[in-house]
Amino acid sequence: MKVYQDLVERVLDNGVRKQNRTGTDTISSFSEFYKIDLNDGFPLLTTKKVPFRSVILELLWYLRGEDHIRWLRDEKDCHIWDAWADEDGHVGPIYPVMWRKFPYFEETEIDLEGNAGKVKKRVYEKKEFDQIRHAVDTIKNNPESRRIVINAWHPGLIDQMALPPCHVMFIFNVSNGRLNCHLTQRSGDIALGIPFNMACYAALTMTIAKLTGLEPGFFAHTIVDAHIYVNHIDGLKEQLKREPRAMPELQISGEDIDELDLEHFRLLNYDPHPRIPFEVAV
Ligand code: THF
Repeated sequence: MKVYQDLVERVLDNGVRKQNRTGTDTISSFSEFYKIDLNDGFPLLTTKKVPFRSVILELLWYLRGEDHIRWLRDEKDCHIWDAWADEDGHVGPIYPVMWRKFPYFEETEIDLEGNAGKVKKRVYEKKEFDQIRHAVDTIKNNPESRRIVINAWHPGLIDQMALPPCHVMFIFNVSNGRLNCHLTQRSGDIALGIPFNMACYAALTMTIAKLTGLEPGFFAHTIVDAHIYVNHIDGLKEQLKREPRAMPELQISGEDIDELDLEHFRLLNYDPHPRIPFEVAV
């Protein structure tokens, strides 16, 4: 995919070397953007093999709303989140919880019988907000809305998260019967994470388009700190030498966002160059 090759080149050419908490330096470029038309094919890189099964499993795991990785790690044998989990598999209230069970408090007043007669008392009930369900309903019922925002950032809970969310928020937008999605990412690992994130959000957008009777539109992506770990440079230079091939096709079935499984996602005509191993910085 040319947009990815161009992104890698821009970061390598314009990025500056930075130290960071992981101990492996990065070449980092501030505020990168690309946009792809999902009608051109499913954006799974062809210049290296990206493990499609893991990409879809990660998306399905996000949609489960759990604060642990046991389904992903133990049941599905997918280990991309292991490094951030404790032995029990806990990762805290990261994407799955924020997407499906964003915590908030509802304030109500109740009447109490006190010594001096009736008094009013404020009570706070803990609630959970399902941002995905709300987005799907809004896309169906009020597609011109400019408020179809899903937010994973919760300042009060960052301390309980295994890592603060990188893909902080995304916004759906319906134009001309097409469902667009814009993702804002605070920090993006160009070699390892971005190919996953791009395919994950593209699959999510295509799935929600299908469930709401729309055609898929654009996926647009802003990456605020777009970086390449220095131990990934050689692998990415190898990837730049490779000729991108035709994009694969993704077929999606399934009726409800809560009943999706791997078999609802069929990848066709994926013919990538060989895998390039990159080490993940934790
Ligand atoms: N931290 C860092 N440094 N980079 C990231 O990309 C990243 N993520 C998630 C959280 N923190 C991050 C974790 N996502 C792989 C892919 C995605 C990950 C973590 C690891 C990975 O190892 N991929 C390999 C093999 C996958 C497999 O065999 O299934 C690959 O070749 O793609 C970004 O959201």
